Amino acid sequence: MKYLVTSALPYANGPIHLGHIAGAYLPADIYVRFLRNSGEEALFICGTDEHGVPITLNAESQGINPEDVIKENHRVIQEGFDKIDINFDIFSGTHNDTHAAMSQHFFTKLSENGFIHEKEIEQLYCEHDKMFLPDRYVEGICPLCGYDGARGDQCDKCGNALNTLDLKEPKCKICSATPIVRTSKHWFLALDKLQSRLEEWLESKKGWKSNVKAFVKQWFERGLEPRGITRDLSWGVPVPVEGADGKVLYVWFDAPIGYLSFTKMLLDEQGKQWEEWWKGGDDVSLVHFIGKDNIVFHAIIWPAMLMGVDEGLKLPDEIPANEFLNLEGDKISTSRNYAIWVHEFLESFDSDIVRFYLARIAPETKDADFSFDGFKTSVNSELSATYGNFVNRNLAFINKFFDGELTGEFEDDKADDELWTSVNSEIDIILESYKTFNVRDALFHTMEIGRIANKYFDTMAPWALRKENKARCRQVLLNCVNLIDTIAVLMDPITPKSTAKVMAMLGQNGEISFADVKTRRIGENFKIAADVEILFHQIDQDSIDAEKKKLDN
Ligand code: B3M
Ligand code: ZN
Repeated sequence: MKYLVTSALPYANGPIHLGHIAGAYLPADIYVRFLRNSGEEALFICGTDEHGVPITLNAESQGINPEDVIKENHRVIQEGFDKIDINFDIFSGTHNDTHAAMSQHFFTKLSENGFIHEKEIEQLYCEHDKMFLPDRYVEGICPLCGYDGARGDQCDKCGNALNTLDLKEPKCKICSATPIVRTSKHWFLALDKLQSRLEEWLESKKGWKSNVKAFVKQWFERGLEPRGITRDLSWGVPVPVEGADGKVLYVWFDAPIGYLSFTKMLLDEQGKQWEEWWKGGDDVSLVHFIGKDNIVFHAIIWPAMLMGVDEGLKLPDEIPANEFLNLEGDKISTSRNYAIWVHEFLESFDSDIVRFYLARIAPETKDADFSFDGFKTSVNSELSATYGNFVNRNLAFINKFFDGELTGEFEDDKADDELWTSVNSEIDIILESYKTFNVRDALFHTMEIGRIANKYFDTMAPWALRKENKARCRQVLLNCVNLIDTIAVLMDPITPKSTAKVMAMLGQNGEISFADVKTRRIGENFKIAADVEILFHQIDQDSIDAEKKKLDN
């Protein structure tokens, strides 16, 4: 089995925050590292989502081109991913010829196969700016709650989705003039024609998360309707139909096609065939990591598009959708700048401890809360105390009393068998948890091995044993070395930098592999191979206070 893993494409309209990382990027990165450590072949695909109205509005407000907006944001987003060690095989973007050609191909094929039809619809038009106004270009009074400042597609006050034509006293966002109603031709994707096939397909996805299944079921119950897939706009992929000047594909139509066009870009460059992955049938597992707000697009519309083009393209095999991350008990808000920006936060804290905390509170089954105090406590009294400290106290002990190496006589005891039996049963749970997208459980049980290890060290009391029975003491310390090795291997998907450090200290140069994690053993004549350094530094209150302050401003 090969794995084609994607993360939702971040909008190239601003930097990304820790909520994004927790929802769609870190879980995917951890999964890919898990797969590779398990000997599986995987591709990890992502890039920025570079079309859509917010980007043109942003460009206009700054007096620059959309190209400049996406270029700068692509750079900042990439910087954030680099800093937190999220390593895609390709991190491309949707504003280029390869992607446009692929998107237009989808449109044309869907059209030929009878799944796209055109229709004249009424729309707001600004006579001053001489353009149709896509929903976010209009502001007015919400017809439902009376809020003055509702957007064409949604009211931020009452949260309801709106139809632009229902807004009271609509105003053009560019010039504030009152727009008029005009008809405009648009294209629609006939989701209704694909509903029964979609339902049948989803029915077969027995193991999917309940949040995805429940969401999709609601949509089916209401009945799928044709959905507009074009906009009056010049920024985007042109609609490949004669007479469609000034119209582009809706951003949510072209964005998921990015998964495919980026795979093509990556493999073209390597002289390989993208079809081997996307048309690989049951030999390939297609896994889309997303946040819960993207479920409808990935579980209904995108599969409908893939079915409709009818070219043997893979449908998603797994859609691990995560819930939201809140911040200090409140909703993250980019517009209010109530967020922790990745490229900034990672200036102050090491990637591994941030990855650890986000994995520990991962919003897998319900919304989670990032709190600075929680961050500090989890890192200091769990990660550092249970794992970091165990590494340190053992290796320091071996350095101090055994000159950094374990050679000579060794003495077994049946207590050691009991130790490894309990460790091995944790390992089974950990590997199964990684495989089924339960990172929190994988982490919890790895820390459980840490607790078992610390208890073993304390019970065996090597400080006393080294005087009474050196051979037994050596064996106990060697067991502890192997416990360190086991924990570090299992933690590799979550805290890869620390694993590399531990491997250097233990003199283990081989690849990390989960295949033999239960049996790999460092043997007698073990020697510490690098300086013993602190794995995780304690987070102090000052740096936490500084972060809290930033958030308040
Ligand atoms: N650009 C990101 C979002 O909705 C959106 C995802 C596209 S995935 C194809 O937050
Ligand atoms: Zn106007």
